[in-house]
Amino acid sequence: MKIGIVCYPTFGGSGVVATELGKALAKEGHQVHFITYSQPQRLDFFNENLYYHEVNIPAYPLFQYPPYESALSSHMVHVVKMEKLDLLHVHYAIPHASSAYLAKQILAQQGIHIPIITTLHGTDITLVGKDESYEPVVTFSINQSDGITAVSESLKNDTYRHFAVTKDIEVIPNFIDLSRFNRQKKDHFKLAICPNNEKLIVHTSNFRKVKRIDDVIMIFHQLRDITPSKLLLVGDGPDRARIERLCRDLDMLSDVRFLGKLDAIEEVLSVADLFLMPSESESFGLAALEALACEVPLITSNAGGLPELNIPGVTGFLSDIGDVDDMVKNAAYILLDENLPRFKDNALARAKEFDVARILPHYESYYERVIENSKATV
Ligand code: GMT
Repeated sequence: MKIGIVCYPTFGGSGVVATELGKALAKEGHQVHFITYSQPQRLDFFNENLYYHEVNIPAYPLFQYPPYESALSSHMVHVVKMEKLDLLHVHYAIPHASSAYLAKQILAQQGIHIPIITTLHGTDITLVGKDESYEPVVTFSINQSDGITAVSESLKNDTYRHFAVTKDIEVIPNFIDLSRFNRQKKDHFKLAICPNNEKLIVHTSNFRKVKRIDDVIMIFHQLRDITPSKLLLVGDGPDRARIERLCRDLDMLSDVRFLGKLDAIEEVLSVADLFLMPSESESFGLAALEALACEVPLITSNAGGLPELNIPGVTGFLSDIGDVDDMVKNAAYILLDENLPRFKDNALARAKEFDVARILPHYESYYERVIENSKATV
């Protein structure tokens, strides 16, 4: 198959899933063409089946907001024609689904039929997409897609709840490459951070409000009095400066480290004992799956799709959003020496259920189904 993938090329989860999917498809022999405005972060190696087409957005003094959507649609038209693609798979509805719809209409006028699959990832539905500034376009373009996938049952239900979507939505969860995400031996690193055998707590995110990083700090603030521990915060975003101030005000900086954006996140997870994800909203929680793969149990909120990943008492615990006290109690329980090894084993077993080798065939068979069905409608 020749597949065009459109995504955000940055560190966000939707871009990571799209890029890892493209890489896995290429390894299976499909030809994959990325269409993005810059090189996707994780598209950093050579494979003869992988192509990258950069969307050029010419500046013009009249444009206060350069019309990215138009440039993207035009580029999709060029790539579909040039490379004779079988399918366009767009990740994150805004604005990729509407740009794809426009490209499809332009190509149809030239006698070229291209089916479109839109994958819904999270805030394109739960936060940004349902805002009235975007909702009519999001609803229309989802309904015009030939196939729609969502990364959890919860996100599928949210889509039907917030939008007048009339089509079937296929749930295909996030996946993990266990050959990259696994527990590596990094004892020297652990010793440097936890010289007195403290437990190591990790949170990774893009430091947005929806991640409730204040809760991460307040959990750790109580936890370190019960279990000697250190906290590593990985990632960057709008809330980072405020959170650093909060740690300073609480006099916690000796136990908290901010690592910024990191590529080799698996190295940090390899020395972690517990992962915190107290999000306000989380359609799946890819970062939590990465932690599980590195044998790290989870303390999460029960938002969105997190109950579909984190099994209470097995891989960790779920608490109501904002229930810091409950999260502290559960974290302390997991970190007891008699409990931790069991939770770590369970974490890996759970991650294996989301191995890319299991999830990829789901995408491939869905692609085939959508291509077949869309031929029937031409
Ligand atoms: O919705 C977002 O916040 C953006 C999106 C991204 O691009 O970072 O993240 C979402 O997509 C991931 C991949 O499917 C999911 O694992 C995340 O749970 C989801 N984030 C939220 O729902 C907040």
